[in-house]
Amino acid sequence: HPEYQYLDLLNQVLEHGDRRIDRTGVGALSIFGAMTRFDLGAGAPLLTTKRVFWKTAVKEMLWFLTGDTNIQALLKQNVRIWSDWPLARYRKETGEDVSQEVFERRVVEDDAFAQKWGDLGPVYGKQWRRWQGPDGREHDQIAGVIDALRTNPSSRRILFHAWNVADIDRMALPPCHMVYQFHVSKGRLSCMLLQRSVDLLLGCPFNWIATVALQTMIAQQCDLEPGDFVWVGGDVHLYLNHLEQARLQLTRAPRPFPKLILKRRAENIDDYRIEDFEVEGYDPHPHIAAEVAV
Ligand code: DHF
Ligand code: TMP
Repeated sequence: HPEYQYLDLLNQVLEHGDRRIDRTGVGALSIFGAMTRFDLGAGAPLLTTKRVFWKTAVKEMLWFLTGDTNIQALLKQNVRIWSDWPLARYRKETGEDVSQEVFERRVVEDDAFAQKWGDLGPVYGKQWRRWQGPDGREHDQIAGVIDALRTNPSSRRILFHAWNVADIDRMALPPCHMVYQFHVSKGRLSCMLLQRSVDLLLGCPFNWIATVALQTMIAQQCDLEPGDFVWVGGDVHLYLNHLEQARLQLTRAPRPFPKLILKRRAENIDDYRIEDFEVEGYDPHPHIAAEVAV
């Protein structure tokens, strides 16, 4: 079963991970360099050994595609996975010990407050859709990829990148999922994601299904079938407060991977909505709760 690629990684980090204090202070076990490969014809890599909230991950991907970098749009869709970082900045800069709920409500209801406190800086959406060149011109990397896939599919240069060196210090977090490269063979669109830093328990399952959603949308726009999803991880780690969860997950047997389906053909890449996605045949083991390191 292809999910053993994930379970093997959990096991490797638990067995061989180097224990260190990390940026967050939580501490982690870490290995370096990993690769997985999934044939999307055989199903989507949506983990079955715990329930993964795939709609949240796909909503985040659609938000990246809009070019937005403010969490207000996420919160309006009840996606709370990015709230911790603006909240930490707010608490630090104002000294106010506001709760996450109160902070989030304010971001949703007060546009001026959202503008000041809800923005993550020039993160993914900005770099993907409006990367600013030295002459001030903005580059839409997503449009560039789709155009290249349609006009020059044998190119070895079909990729987009989020690591804009000059902008890094204004980002809430430097990009984790960084390079998305595409490849066409026999009418199939493959995608490789390079992820420099991997929270194996919480981040990785989201990153996989979000990327496959993107790959499926781009394939549809280019009249291709989804091919392989190849994933390369740099620093692959388990936080020390995730070890019990990882061990629990390792006791569970994988079930068949579900299918990720688009219910309609969208006009263009900006026209997809969460309602367009369906997951068929998803029968996971129960969710496993864990705290995210900020
Ligand atoms: N920091 C760290 N330390 N790890 C991350 O995975 C991470 N991911 C970020 C931003 N910063 C990060 C963005 N993506 C969750 C999942 C993905 C994500 C952030 C958070 C998360 O907490 N998932 C939980 C709850 C999901 C939910 O409530 O919808 C999970 O159990 O999957
Ligand atoms: P770092 O910038 O110090 O590497 O911390 C970022 C943490 O967030 C790290 O644990 C990796 C994790 N992460 C993911 O795994 N996936 C993601 O999509 C994001 C944004 C972060």
